[in-house]
Amino acid sequence: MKISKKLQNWVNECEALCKPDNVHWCNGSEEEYNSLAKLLIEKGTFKKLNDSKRPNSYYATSDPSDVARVEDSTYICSKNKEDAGPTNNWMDPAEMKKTLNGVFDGCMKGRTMYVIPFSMGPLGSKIAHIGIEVTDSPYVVLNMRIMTRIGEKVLDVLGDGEFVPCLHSVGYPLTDGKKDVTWPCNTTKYIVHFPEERSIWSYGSGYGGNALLGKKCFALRIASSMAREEGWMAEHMLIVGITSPEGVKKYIAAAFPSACGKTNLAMLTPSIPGWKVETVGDDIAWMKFGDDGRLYAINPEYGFFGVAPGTSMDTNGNAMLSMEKNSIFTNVALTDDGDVWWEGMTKDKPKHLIDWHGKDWTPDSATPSSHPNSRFTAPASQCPVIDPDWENPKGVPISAILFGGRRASIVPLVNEAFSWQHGTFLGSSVSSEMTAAAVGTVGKVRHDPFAMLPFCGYNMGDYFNHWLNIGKKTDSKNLPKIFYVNWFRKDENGKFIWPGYGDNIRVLKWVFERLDGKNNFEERAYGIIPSKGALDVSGLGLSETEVEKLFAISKEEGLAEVNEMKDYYKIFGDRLPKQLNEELEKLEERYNKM
Ligand code: SAT
Ligand code: MN
Repeated sequence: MKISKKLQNWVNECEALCKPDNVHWCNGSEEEYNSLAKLLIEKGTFKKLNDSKRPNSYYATSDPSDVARVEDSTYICSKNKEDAGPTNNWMDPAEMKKTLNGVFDGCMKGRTMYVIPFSMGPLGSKIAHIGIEVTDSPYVVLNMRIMTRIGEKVLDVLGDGEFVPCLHSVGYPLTDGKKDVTWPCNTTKYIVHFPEERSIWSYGSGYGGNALLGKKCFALRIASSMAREEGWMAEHMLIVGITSPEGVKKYIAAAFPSACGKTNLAMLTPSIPGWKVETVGDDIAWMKFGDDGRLYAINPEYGFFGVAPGTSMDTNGNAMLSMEKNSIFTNVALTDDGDVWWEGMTKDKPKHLIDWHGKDWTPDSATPSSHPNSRFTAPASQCPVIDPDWENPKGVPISAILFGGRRASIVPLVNEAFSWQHGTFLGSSVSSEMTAAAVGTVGKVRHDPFAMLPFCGYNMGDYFNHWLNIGKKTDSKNLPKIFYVNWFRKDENGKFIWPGYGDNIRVLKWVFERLDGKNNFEERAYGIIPSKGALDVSGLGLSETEVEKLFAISKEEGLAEVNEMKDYYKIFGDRLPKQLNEELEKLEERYNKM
């Protein structure tokens, strides 16, 4: 393996601090994968699933306290507090380093330290970047091999170039003969980002975005900060290609908060004939300008880390097929024949399961068999509708950007922004009911601008400004059009009005037509919506009144939202771009004229 001096020095520093028994450089091979899986089976962390049901796949359950991202313990340590902004936890970098040097000291005793070279994005792509994760968790190594491109080939591309150092420990040293547990972790947790030196330190958790550092930590928090400095975009967005019945193809990117259906939309099976949707990515998009002045996007990831509950052949058959083999399942339930199950997978519940706590479960049990944030880790290449260009190093040209959240009222099914600036305003106004993806209060509505609230690596006010600047970098005809969608509107009886899932193609169809400049729209105070009859609801059995309900926002509701936004914007102080206040004032005027 070709290891640069800089890389070797950093790994030596990690070793000196963490004091592992051994160091293992991951070459990324299948043999390595298999032997680490075997080790995890011996440790009791993994169970091998029935090979005739789900070949080459594994099952794990975590410590019940380590099941989701920990936003309260996530820090952006920029030199100035203002540069982390009002939406991030901040600590002085020097002080934080002192704390981290304390908790990491000897934290890998009795364990092996794995060094994982990984590429976010196709190897060698100009849009891609390389990181090195050092971890004491073989579970992390195996997940990283599915979620990113890892191993020797990455070092070949890296040479002595720049990498993002990502140090991770579960924080459970095996000192004084202490016995290991199946899911080592620590009640003390730190997920720390140093945007100025572009480095990540993560301690105490082995789960998801806390531990697979290529994902939220690098590809969003650190990358968003890099993107701002370098004039590109790192966004919490899926990417799909949509082909019309006429054979015209366009790519769109869409930002939704965690566990709001991004994976479902990314692999959607259209309910209306002639349309085709193909997946480039389901969670993160990195976009840079091409020579033609358009934005080109890559999926920096290599796999899907999707929410299991609710995923079925009906809701997302393509996700189900993606995880048929070579996959890892965490915190779902185990069937008697050695396969996995979760709530919503099949209409009939199995008569008996082992739940994610390792206990017997029957349909009469009081608690769900799977944790609401239980996940599958599956290779993107196994997705039956993976886009032919998903690994194109140039990326795919983006024609539209969608924002969305989970809102029972106020936000319409779809509306188009009047301009890039208005679209930036819409992105800043996204709010959503919280889901189980983060530790917190499920169901509580919170502002989640651009679906980046927990993922923006710098001051959110500066991030808004970065969006406005991107809009000035190219001719406006090259910019993607911006839309805001909400699949989750409920009627007065608390029932979802819109069927969602495969029927969301109907909204995408209208978006597609708008990109072609079709005259099928009308204006509301809040934005542009389909004119009567322009939204294809054929066969849905929705009455005209119900369709109108999907778009209705009364003057009172609208003005109340405006006031709420005014309040919200206050937290950004003078970092709030004045253009956004202008947009808010214009919106208020339009509502007042209603
Ligand atoms: O951050 S995770 O990768 O654990 C999942 C998510 O929040 O989308
Ligand atoms: Mn996500």
